[in-house]
Amino acid sequence: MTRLNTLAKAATAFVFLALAACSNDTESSATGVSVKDTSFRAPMGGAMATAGYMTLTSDVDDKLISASSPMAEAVEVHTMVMNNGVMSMRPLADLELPAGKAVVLEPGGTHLMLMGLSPELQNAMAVEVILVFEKAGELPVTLQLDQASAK
Ligand SMILES: [Cu+2]
Repeated sequence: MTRLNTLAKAATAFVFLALAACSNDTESSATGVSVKDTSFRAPMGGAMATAGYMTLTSDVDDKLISASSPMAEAVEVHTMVMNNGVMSMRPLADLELPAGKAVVLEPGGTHLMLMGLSPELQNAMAVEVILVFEKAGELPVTLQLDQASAK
C-alpha cells in the first residue's frame, strides 16, 4: 500500500467519524434506556411552546415519569387524541416503556412538549432535555433542531 493510499483511507475514516459526531448518536443510561433520533421543531416566530421527538427503548419495563430542560419552564409528555373529529393534545402522567419495545415520539403522535421557552431556545440548534425514568433514573439527552421545520 502506498503512503498516499494510507493517507486517503485515514482521511476517509476521519470524515466518517466527523459525520457520526454530528448525527443523532444513541444516548444510553447506565441502566438500559437508549434514546435515538432526537429532534425538536423550530419554535414558530416567538412561540412559547414547541415539540420534541425521539425514539426510546428500555431493556426492562420502565416508565418515563418526568422531563425538564434548562431552556424551558416545563416539559410534558403529550399524546394526540381525536375528539369530535378534532385532533387535540393531552398531557400524559407518564409514558410506558415495555421491555425491548421502541417507543416513538413523532409528529402527529406522542411527543415532548416544551413550554415557556427561553429566548435562547428561539434560535438554538440544540436543546438539552433531562429525561427521568422510574427505574433508569435521569438521562440527559440533546435534541437537534429539525432543519426542515426551521424553513
Ligand atoms: Cu403537545
